[in-house]
Amino acid sequence: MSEFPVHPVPASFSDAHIDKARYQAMYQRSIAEPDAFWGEMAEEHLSWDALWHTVRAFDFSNGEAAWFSGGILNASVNCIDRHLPARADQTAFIWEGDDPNDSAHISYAQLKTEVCKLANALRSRGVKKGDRVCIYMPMVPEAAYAMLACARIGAIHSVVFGGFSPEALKDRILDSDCQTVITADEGVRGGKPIPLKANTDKALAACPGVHTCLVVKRTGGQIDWHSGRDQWYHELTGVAAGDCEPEPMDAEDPLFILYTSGSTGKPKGVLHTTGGYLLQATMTFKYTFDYRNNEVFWCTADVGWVTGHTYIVYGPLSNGATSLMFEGVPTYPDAGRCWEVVDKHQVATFYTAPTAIRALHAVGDEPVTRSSRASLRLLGSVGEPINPEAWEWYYRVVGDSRCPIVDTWWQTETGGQMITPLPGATDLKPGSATLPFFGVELALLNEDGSEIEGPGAGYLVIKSSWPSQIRTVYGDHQRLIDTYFSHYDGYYFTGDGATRDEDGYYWITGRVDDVLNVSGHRMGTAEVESALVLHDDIAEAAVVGYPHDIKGQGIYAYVTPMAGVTPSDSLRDELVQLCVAEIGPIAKPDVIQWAPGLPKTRSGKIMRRILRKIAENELENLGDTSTLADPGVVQDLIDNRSS
Ligand code: 6R9
Repeated sequence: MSEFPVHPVPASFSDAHIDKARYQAMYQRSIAEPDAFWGEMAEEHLSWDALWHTVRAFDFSNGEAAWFSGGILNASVNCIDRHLPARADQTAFIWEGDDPNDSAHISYAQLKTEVCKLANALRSRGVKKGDRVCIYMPMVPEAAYAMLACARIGAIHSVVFGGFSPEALKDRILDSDCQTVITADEGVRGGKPIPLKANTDKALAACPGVHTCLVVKRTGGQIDWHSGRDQWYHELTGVAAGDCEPEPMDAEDPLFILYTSGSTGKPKGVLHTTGGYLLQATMTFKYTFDYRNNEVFWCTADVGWVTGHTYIVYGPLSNGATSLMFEGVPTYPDAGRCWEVVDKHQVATFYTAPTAIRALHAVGDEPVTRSSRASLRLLGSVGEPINPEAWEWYYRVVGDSRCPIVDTWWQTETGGQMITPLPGATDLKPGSATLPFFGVELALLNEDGSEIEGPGAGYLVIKSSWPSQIRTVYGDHQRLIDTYFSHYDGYYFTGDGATRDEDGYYWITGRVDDVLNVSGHRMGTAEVESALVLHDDIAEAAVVGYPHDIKGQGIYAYVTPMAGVTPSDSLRDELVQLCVAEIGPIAKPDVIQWAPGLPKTRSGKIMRRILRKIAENELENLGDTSTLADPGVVQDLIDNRSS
């Protein structure tokens, strides 16, 4: 699979939680006796007010799954209260601001008070169990308090990434009928303000159901105020009590909704429930990162993505760990920022995305090597396939050839890691996510749905339920069935392709559907196309991904102007701005090619396969073009390819 050598488990991990023999034994038991295995795991890793009556029940024909039903627990108690006897003074969060001179430590005792105050403040505004609360925040501790305060009172949080536009925010608020929004006056990233409250105001103009907008004062910047609806966070929490009775939650009561892109239509509200999600978060954090007491763990994701949910907030806190939350960007004030932060806070584990690794690699070694990084013990990667060259640089330069790299494959829908090395148990192959986590039964399928035995390449599917399985698409269970459970009967369809080598290691090759992965951010080609065709001068648009050195995938848009419209640079700029306004800056097309016509079948279907080849500049190998309605279109696109 790769010419790069295998990296065996280093001696420094010989005392890891899980070694090779233990991995084998636990994995086999998790498959052979799942009820016994998971029951024991749930008792060992979580704190319950009442135990369940049924460990697991699932039916892949209708996408239903229930774990630990009847069990009663509260996620905020598991993340905070249960640690207080031993860890009241231990740091729960280290906050590192955008400005290198700004940082703060929040202890578990302080976390409890902050979360309870906010929980009481929310209750004072009428928020109760089952209500949806939208969180549109910068990377400040209040974002985590907000998630945990919702969990404390049984409200369902829906975090919307702070980089999304007002339009995208509005769609998400309306889809899950959120009546409360928590935001900040402004965010700060790379020295620049981000107008979160102004964006929220725009979104809320079309959301009459929102009765409360809580505003964290982050910068003190000028904002508009809608009296009655808008409330200062510090004023409401300032008068609230620092103790709050947690809501008893059934393991299957919802914990959160998180929107993610699919190949068709608008983003889906992925719903996760309390017990199973928290167990997967807790166990994967402990075992994948081989977490040891008092270590500092840093996941660079934003809390607006699932990686931030599971590995900044729920996984670390459920283990009583110290989690670092970073407000800024890896290149501000310069490309050495991450390693400065590692030294400043003595970070032991650093978990980031391949796009960041490639961007930092491109700048050269010096910003890394001028730091010590002696505190680092383990490195991690998530979000997209990591190319072996980037892996080797990360290993050799960042980790000084001492730190294993855990390349973790998972999805918003899986809630927690699914394919991952365990650093004390798994020999590493650069570019491979390696082996399944406990209880994860994988298969590779051929096009016709038959299972591939042994080494081979195919569609990656999952054969049985896991605790943090997506429970539904909020408000549209049929969409869950159509998207994940109807491609191949009896399997969960991941949307990814993979190969399996002779050692049973998995190598994820990327999405096989119309989902782009741009810098680790998921986006449906349909979403970008819908934004482009909103322009009055545009008749049609087709969007594909193409290989991009830093982003992994770039956005390549073929755009057909209306008859009589002459394409121009200003039209191009307007289209880019339209994508930013409809979705956010992450959706800016990298390339816009004017296309007088798009390649279509005689039945009118756009042949994306051909568009992808042209974008990738693989012109010799366009495949079968015999079904094209007008073959001349393709030659025109090739002749006018944007390079
Ligand atoms: C956690 C997260 C999920 C999609 C997934 C796959 C890609 C994630 C990966 C990876 C190769 C890895 N992906 N981790 N591909 N190797 N280690 O990223 O969730 O935003 O829902 O994206 O990301 O294509 O299907 P999400």
